[in-house]
Amino acid sequence: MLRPVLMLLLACLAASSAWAQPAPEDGYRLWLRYDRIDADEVLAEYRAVLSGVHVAGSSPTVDAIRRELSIGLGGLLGADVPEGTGLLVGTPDDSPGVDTLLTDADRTAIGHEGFVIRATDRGIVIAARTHIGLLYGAFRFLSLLQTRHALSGLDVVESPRVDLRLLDHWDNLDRTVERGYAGFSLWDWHRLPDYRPERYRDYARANASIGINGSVLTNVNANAVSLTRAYLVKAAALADEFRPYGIRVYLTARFSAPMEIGGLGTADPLDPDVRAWWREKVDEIHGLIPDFGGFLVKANSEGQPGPQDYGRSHADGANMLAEALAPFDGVVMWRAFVYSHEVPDDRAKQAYTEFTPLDGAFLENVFVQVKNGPIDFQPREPFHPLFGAMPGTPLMMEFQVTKEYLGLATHFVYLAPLFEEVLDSDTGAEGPGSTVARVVDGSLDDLPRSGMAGVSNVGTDRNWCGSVFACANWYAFGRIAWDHGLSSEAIAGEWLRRTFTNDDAFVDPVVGMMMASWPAAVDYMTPLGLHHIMARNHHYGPGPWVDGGRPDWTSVYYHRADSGGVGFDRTVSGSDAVSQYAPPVAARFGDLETVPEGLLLWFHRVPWDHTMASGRTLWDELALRYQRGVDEVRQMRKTWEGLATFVDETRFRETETFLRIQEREAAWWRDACLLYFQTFSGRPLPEGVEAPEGTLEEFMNRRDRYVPGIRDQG
Ligand code: GCW
Repeated sequence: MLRPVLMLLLACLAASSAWAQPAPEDGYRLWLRYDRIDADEVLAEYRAVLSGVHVAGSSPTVDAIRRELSIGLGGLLGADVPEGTGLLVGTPDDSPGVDTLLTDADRTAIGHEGFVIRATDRGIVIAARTHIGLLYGAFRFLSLLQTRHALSGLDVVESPRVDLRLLDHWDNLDRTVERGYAGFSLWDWHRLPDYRPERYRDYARANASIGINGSVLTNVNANAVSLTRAYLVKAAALADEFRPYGIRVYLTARFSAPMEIGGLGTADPLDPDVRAWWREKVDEIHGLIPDFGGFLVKANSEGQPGPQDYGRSHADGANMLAEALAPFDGVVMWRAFVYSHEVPDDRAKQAYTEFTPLDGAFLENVFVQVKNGPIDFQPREPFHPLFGAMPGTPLMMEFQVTKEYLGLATHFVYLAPLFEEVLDSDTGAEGPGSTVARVVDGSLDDLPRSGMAGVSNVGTDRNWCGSVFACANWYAFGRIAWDHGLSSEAIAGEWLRRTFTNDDAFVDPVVGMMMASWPAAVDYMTPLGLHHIMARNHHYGPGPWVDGGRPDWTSVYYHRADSGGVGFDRTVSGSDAVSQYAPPVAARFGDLETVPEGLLLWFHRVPWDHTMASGRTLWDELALRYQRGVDEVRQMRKTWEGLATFVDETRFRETETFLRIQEREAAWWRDACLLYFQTFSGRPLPEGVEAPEGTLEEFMNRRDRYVPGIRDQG
């Protein structure tokens, strides 16, 4: 008797929106979710204005726009939008209506890739000078609808602030991904070129939707085989898939390729046969990929071959390739990530020492690609001193979107605040306001080329990035490469609305979680400027005790802890790395009184009883920062747990579980690091810091296997 009543009650509860959880989602759609708008008034406004759509012109890109608008508008408005007036999309060449609408100022402002989205008395117009500009405009317009933007008075004029906005894939030909935590490589070399799953197009769509216009397909630790014809044909198939979406394909060039696959006895960049080999290779690539973007090169770094093997400079090497690429509008991105354990100098200084003398020596189509900081994508680094120090050379920013040092795919760490901090840093190179962003976008020195690269975090995992929230980093990278003026907070909100829901009761607290997440990770991993204290090789988990072997791959090299204190003295009395920065910055970083606390131990070696801004000793402050990081993760977990009704089961549970893992691992970092540093400080943990769950010996003996991202699991 009771049962039917109970079941009826449960059915009613499930049907009422307060109780029903959204339908399961596996994350595949990323932020390109076009579910019917659930706000009636907004829907009514959109339907009234967007009663018809006309996309002018014809090209594969125009086809892509039609397709996207059809899925997007059809989905969001809940019904197909017929051909007609309401939304007009076109270039001045294809559409007289657009030609009259676009002012001279618009045309200048939007350049080659930009667009205008404008409300007129006849509806909405998306206008651009090129089809690619239209595609970006169409994606932007759909995002405005997804985030419930009002249409009346709409007037958006945008163009990207940097030219090359690339994803660098560290994908190997065997489909493992170096430092990749989302499954295997998307590039199915075995079944290419014939078989081209839908996923290639979806990859291109996702990238184009955030303005990414290039993809370096292969790992910088390069395999020369990728330049053989068999592989080039496969790369060409990918290029064909990506082209309608404005994405050019690039490859990594192994410097010794002329020997390994070309049968030459040398790879000396000044050798005429070597030069001819590269010219022919580039010709061959262009025959297959007419819009081939160029080469990314890691040379004379971490065991990779390079021009220095022949006593030549990085410029000699880069220019040889640049010469071959120049006739085809191709570029060379030559990485500045070079250092050697045979050089006795502080590793943080070596790239600057190596590259600044070469400023002006590179051909016009060469970028020097510089990681955001001088060591290696650590949780937090000061900006790289090369920014601002090579005014005659376009410097391409390299960010790491994959979280090699930030908890792989499981830790919830939103990277846009890191990108923002670096880009907003003032190099002081040409007076105040010489920000890293202005170096990178070329405006500081009026350079004609500019670019930003992100080391990709995508793979074959159904949700692309290994976790739903890791996709926010892909998204944010694209948005910031498009416009470095966007705030990380605004991007977080935009991504959440598109990926989950427009409900402020969800968006506001989760923006809070995202914004707190990077500082939290810095706190529980490397507070106060500590760096490079992770486990050896796979870089998963803490390893402040790592010692032995190449010193610059150990932890003790970087933290230098002993009973006298901790930190790397990079002031004038130490390695003098500070002097690589412009004088005002060098003065600020070099002085214990003015160095930002977050970079204290990066630049200074400090006694354990040093008094911090809080009035506490360094030791107490360090311990409390570790604790603060753990506490913040706990808070994030709590916040998330209160949001179950807004998120479908699959994505909710994944995030919930990953936060649990993160909390455990944050405590692992805290305990392992504090127990280790305590052997030097000899001080008790201050009040408020939890007792460690294990002994130092136990932590040191822990062996983690099956960590993705490296081949040899030992
Ligand atoms: O971050 C380090 C990684 C290496 C990587 C190298 C680089 C591709 O640990 O896996 O190699 O940097 O950027 O070249």
